[in-house]
Amino acid sequence: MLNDEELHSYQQDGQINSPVSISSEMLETIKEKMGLFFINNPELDQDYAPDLFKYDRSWLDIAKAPEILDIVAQIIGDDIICWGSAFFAKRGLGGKATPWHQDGQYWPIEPLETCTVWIAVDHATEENGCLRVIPGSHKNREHFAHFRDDSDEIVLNQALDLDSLPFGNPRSVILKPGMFSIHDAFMIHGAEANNSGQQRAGLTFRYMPGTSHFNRLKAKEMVNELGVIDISERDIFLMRGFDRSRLNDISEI
Ligand SMILES: O=C(O)CCC(=O)C(=O)O
Repeated sequence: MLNDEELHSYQQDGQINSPVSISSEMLETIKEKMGLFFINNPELDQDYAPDLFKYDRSWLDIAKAPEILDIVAQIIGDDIICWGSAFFAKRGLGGKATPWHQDGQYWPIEPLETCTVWIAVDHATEENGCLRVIPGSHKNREHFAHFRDDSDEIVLNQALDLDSLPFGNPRSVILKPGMFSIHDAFMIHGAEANNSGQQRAGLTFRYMPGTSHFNRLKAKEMVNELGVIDISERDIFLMRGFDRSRLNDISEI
């Protein structure tokens, strides 16, 4: 759980490193499952592999770990829907950068009250391209103008030109294996390419409150308007509480 100071810090910055880690057993499970996942699905891009639940529902056992959900509940409330999962498992050579972006640019969630949990599978350091965040950039809940970049050198394809925005220096999110970071959908972040020779894998889960709607029609529109990947048909899952919006199409666990 976050104490008052930590919660305040999340609200001010739009990002915080969790004060707790997942258990070492769970970390070992993730490592084993991740290894098998990429062996069994060799066509996937390890740098960014979204929608793990499509391949294996047992990833939900990690997404619903109480040490994660208790913190997510402090941020978005007790009705929690997990609507996304992905690996950013950057191997350490020939790596792709993650451009500066705001997650909400890609997502059809209304209202956009959603957060990401980024679990460090390996050490995440400045040398191997840890996440970098712009503290406070989420505060006005405003989307800045992204441009499309389909280059092979980056993961994702919506990017921000940081130099044109009125923000201070980025902060590095340095994590030991098993620690996790939480960030807001409006907070600007990115990561350098990892050419360190040391793998930097992050496992992400995305959560929204039961009062938000995962709008599948909007997801389709975003594919046409922005060229983002189509997430309109993915399964989403209730982790705790209720779908208060009554608009969500939720899959059974
Ligand atoms: O791990 C990365 O390189 C990027 C992660 C990211 O952009 C996210 O989790 O929203």
